[in-house]
Amino acid sequence: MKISGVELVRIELPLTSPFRTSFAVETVRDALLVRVVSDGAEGWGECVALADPVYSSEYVDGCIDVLKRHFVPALVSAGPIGAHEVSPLLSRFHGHRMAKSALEMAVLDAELREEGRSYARELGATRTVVPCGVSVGIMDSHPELLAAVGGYLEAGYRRIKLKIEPGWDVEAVRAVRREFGDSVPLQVDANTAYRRQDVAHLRRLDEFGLLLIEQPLPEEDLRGHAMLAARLETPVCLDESIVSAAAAADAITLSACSIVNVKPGRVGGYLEARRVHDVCAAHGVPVWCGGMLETGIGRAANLALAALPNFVLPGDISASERYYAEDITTPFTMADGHMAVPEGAGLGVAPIAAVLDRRATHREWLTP
Ligand code: OSB
Ligand code: MG
Repeated sequence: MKISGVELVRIELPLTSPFRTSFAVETVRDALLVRVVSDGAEGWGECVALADPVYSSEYVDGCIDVLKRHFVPALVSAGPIGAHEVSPLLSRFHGHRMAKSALEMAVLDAELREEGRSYARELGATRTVVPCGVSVGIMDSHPELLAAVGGYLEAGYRRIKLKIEPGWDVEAVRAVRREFGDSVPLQVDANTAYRRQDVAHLRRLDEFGLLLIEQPLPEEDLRGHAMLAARLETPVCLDESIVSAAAAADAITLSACSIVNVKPGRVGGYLEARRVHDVCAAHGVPVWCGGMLETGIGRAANLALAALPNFVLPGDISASERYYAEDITTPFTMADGHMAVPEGAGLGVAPIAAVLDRRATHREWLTP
C-alpha cells in the first residue's frame, strides 16, 4: 500500500456523565483520529491517549507531535508498505505506543478495506457477538453509585467494574453487593492508586468474591503485584503494567497477575494485542478487552479483538450511548447483554463526515 496522505482529526465529544477515576475526572473525550489515504482506499485509526498524561505518559498533544515529526515521515518515506510493517518501521522510536497504535490501526483498516477483509477475520476472531461489561466511575455517594449500577444491570450489562481509590473501595463494593447480591459479576479497578503497604487493606476486598482487582499498584511495580497476588484471594489483573507481549510474559512468569486486561493502544497496536492474547493463552491466563472511552472507531476494532478465543471475560465494551449522546459512527448498541462484531471490510464502520465536521477542534493533513 502506498500512503498518499495522512490526516489528523482531533475532536471533542461530551460524555453523557462525568467519568471519575483515581487519576482524573473526564467530562469530554478529547480524541485524536488518524486517517490514512492510499491509492486504493482510506483507513481510520483512533488514538486512545487522554488529553493529559495521567493514565500513562502519553497525551494528545504529544501524540500529534510525535506522529507529525517522526512516525508519519518514517512510514511515508519507506515506500509501499503493509500494516505488518508499521511496527518494525517505527521500532527505533521508543515508547509512544498509543500514537503508534493509531497509525497502524489506520493502515490496517485501509489495507483490509482494499482486500475486502474484516478486522475480525484478520485478527482471528472466533465469535460473532461479545458480552458487554461496563466501567462505573467513582461517585459522590453510595445512592448515586447504586442508581448507576442498577441502571446498567437493568440494561443488561453482563459485568460491572467499579473504579476504586483509597476512601472509595471496601464500603462501595459492600454497598453494591448488599443491593444487588453475590451473583453479579463484579470487579474493581484502582488505576495504580495503592501502595505495597496497603496489602492488609486490600485483603478486606476478599470477602466479596470479586472477579479481579485491576492494577492496584504503580505501573513499574511488578514485584509489588507479585507480593500482593500471593496475599490476596482476589485475582490480580494488570492493565497499565502490560505494555507489550513481552511484558505480559514477564508479569505472568513473576506471578504478578493471573488475568490480563488487553488494550491495543497501550501495547502499540492491534497486532501486538493479538500477541498479548496469544502469550496469555499459552500460559492459561484469561484476558479481557479494556476500554479507553473510545468512539465508534476504536469500539469497532475492540469488538473484533474481543471475539478472539482467550477473551473469556466480558470487556469494557459498552454501548455508544453509555458514553456519548452522539457517536461519530452509527452507534453501537447492546442486545441481550451482547454486541455484534462488525462484519464489513476493515473496521466495518467509518466516521460520519457531518459529525466530524461539527466535532472537530483541529484538522491537519500531513501529506508528503
Ligand atoms: O483503566 O480501564 C481503565 C478509561 C480511561 C482510562 C483508563 C481506563 C478507563 C476505563 C474506561 O475504565 C472503560 C471504558 O472505555 O468503558
Ligand atoms: Mg484499568
